[in-house]
Amino acid sequence: MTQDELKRAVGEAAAAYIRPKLDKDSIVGVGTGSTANCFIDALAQDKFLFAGAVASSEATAQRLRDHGIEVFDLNNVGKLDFYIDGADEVNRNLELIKGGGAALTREKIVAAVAREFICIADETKMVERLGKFPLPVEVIPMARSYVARELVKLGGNPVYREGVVTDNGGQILDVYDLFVDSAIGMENRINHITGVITNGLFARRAADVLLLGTQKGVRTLT
Ligand code: ABF
Repeated sequence: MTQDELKRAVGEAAAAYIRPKLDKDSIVGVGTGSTANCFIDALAQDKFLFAGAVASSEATAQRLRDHGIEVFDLNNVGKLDFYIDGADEVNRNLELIKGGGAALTREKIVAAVAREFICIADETKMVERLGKFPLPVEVIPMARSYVARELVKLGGNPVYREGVVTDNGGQILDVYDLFVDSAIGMENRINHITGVITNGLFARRAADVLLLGTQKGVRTLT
């Protein structure tokens, strides 16, 4: 199977995973990226089984609406049953690096609210230790250089992702060569740098379930 076929397989597996748990009041949190898009397309078949969705980006909101799925503002939603999203890297503890698509802040907010966070990924995303994928850090624009200097002190090599402005008006630094021995420790350390909006380590709120697309089929890891 190609990587695209693996993505489609996990998107369909995620729709099948939540289908029996959906009811007419369910709200589904939906992530961003090509794997999440496969999930959205599969979810559309079940659109009459649940109330609607919360989106982690403008792009995802548009795709959901195009399928006729109602998109709610997170502030108007009391509880979120599920959050389904892709990742750039995942380890065996279901800790993640996310944010390659620059939607990390909204993704982290939706993940925080959701009762169950289901990560969908093809097997190329599974790693022993996080950090080969450059860690995205969203910053307040005026703090960018200061935050970059602080990230160098942590051993990283930050590179400004030029031309990218996030849905929140932030800018992105991609941090290469970070040694992430403790994902929670590094997530906390970076969050404490003034001017950081969010970093792409999802360890304090890791995924609850990983649906991993492999050549032997979709594996469920918890
Ligand atoms: C989002 O999409 C991001 O957090 C992550 O950066 C990316 C994964 O993209 P894809 O599914 O296209 O590989 O979930």
